[in-house]
Amino acid sequence: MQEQLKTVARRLKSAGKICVLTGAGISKESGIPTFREAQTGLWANFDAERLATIQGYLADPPLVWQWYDTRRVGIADTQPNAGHYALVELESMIPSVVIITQNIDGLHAKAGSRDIIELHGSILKYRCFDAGHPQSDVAAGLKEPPQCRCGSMLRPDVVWFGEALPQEALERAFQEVGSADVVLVVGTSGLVQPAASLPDHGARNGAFIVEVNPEETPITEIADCLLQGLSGTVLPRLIAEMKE
Ligand code: BJW
Repeated sequence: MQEQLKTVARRLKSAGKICVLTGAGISKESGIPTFREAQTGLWANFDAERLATIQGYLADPPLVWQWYDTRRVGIADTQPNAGHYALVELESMIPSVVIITQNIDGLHAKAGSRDIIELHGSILKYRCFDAGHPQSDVAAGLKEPPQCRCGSMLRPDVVWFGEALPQEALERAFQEVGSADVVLVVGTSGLVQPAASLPDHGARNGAFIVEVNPEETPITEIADCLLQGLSGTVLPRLIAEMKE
């Protein structure tokens, strides 16, 4: 691992632009569960079809509203961990660092990262179902979705299965990754499209691909290096190595 850290640190230090693609794994050490890990992942205990699709929402709005409300209240209380802070420090060492996150928890912003692309929206925001009117000031503990001023139901401003990702965010993500020197892929299973295609896009355009994950994933195959471990440990070690 020490040799790999040295190699990656050298690559990072000489980079003009680094894109960091993050997934649920980076927030696990902040106490937020991932999705697909056996036993502890959300989808091991909750039905994604019922809770994270438009069809599920329309079938039972109170159920879906309450599930997101409970998660939002929990997430609002969490704090960034050493992995998030290491990425903030990276910004001070490299001309351009773009964080592309699939996470909806807002922890990169809370840590202080400045250039963040949220691919799957934010659980801290709302919009209405029919017209997409944004709304942020919503009380916790409601048993069913409140109405927008236009009469439509509110929903969390996240991307459910079968929904398109925010176009501007997605386009920018591909553009940035396509011109990055290094793509750091942290804490994602690499199973959910289109985000999972970003590392491959980077590789095809000449970026050095580094994965940080305790497990191998489909991305490992195209990665130049897997730093196997927890992001809250590996990322600070990487920053320390860059300072050597
Ligand atoms: C650690 C760690 C530590 C642990 N340190 N690491 C067949 C083929 C291709 C695509 C499809 C297909 N069938 C269906 C699709 C499309 C679908 C998809 O990809 N499905 C796959 C599951 C098969 N995609 C979509 O539907 C997307 N939309 C779309 O395709 O639209 C098309 C369209 C175009 C135009 C018009 C209309 C439609 C939308 C995807 C939305 C995903 N939404 C969610 C929920 C968000 C809201 C919420 O939170 O409730 O996003 S699902 C969930 O998965 C969430 C995550 O962002 C996303 C990715 O998960 P992530 O982050 O990778 O987490 P995990 O749990 O999978 O992995 C955690 C990793 O961390 C693991 O590897 C651990 O080892 C690691 N780890 N501890 C570092 N300490």
